[in-house]
Amino acid sequence: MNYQNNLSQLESHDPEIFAAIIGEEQREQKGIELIPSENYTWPEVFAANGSIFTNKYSEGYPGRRYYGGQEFTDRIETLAIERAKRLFRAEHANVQALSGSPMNQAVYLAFCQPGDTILGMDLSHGGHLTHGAPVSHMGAIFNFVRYKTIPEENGRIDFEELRRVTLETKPKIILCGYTSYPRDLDYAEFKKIADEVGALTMADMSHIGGLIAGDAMKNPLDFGFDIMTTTTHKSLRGPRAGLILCKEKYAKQIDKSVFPGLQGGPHMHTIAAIAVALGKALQPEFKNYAKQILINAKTLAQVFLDNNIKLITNGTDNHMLVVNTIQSFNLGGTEAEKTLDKISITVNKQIIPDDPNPPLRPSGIRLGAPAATTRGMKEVEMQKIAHWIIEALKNHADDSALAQIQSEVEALCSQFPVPGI
Ligand code: DSN
Repeated sequence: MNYQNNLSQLESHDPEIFAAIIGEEQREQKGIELIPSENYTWPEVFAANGSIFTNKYSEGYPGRRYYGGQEFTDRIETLAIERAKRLFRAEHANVQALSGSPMNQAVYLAFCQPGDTILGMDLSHGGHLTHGAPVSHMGAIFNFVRYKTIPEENGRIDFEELRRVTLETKPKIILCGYTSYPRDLDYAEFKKIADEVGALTMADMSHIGGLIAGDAMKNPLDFGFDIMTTTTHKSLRGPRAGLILCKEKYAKQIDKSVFPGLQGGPHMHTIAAIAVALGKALQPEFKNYAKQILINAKTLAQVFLDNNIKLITNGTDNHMLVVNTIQSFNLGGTEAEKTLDKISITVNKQIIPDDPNPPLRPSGIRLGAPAATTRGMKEVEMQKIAHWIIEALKNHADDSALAQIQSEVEALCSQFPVPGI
């Protein structure tokens, strides 16, 4: 096994793909990644993810497979399951979901019939596409009903309305979790309301799986939630995949729903890489990392607030921030994203609660601290970054000002190598 050798072979065999890989390496190294769902994984995860397990079919679960030759696949999947259970204090773990969407789909399909009601967070208030967006197939199959936040009260979930809708629609599942919401959640309140109608509680913790693993944020399973899902490639720093954690009494339903219900052969190379990432997250230093992500996000937020920038929910409890760029800079989210690209800072345009503008031309941007924290950046760097962002967005039409900021950004990045490059 010689990965350096493999890369050299790739260079001579397929120079176009090789050049794109090198280009992406350089892009990741020279700029600051602030998309809150992105991160830099560990070199050991790359090694497992690019390993010989790519070759293997393993339909089924450890000890119960449909193909021979499973001695080592069983070993890695069992390790991944055991580590996931330990890390998240879960009774059962399924590690086969190929990514975040099939992970959530497998849960809905395990418990709901077409037309059944699922309660999820309104998309513009922070919910995810898989939480029932009309454009998703899940949105067509199930009856998704939405609850909202109260922007005037720092984005608090409107539990009075959620309870009213729950009693009215009797959902099969009450789903909490988000893709663009900078606050923590009151899991006990969700559970209490769900119990009134016998609904299952599901938490999609894809964004904050790593923060929960590092004990920097609350774990919904500690509040009696039935099911928790998380992607493994965001704050958890693993390969691109999904975990489903649940109470033992739902284990069979979940496993059957993932395979054979929704997927075929699991990606064993990814499962090997998940096991490595979970092993890393179990180390004591991961707790410091998770804590630093929150400190870094709060530091960014504080500089923005000190400069009268409008943040959705007026701050952050987690790793991310959503900025209303129209209100703060008279600049749409798309233009803000493009401006920041020019200074080698990557963010994403983002709809804000009840955004009057469409998703491709929304009113804000979303940013987060995990990737920069992985590189070792701390409060001092976060303050610089926040000031650069403000300066760039204020001077978005001034190319020479942007070029000057870009050179400062890239100089900073050269001091913080990207792991694995
Ligand atoms: N694309 C992810 C995010 O950025 O939040 C979720 O799927």
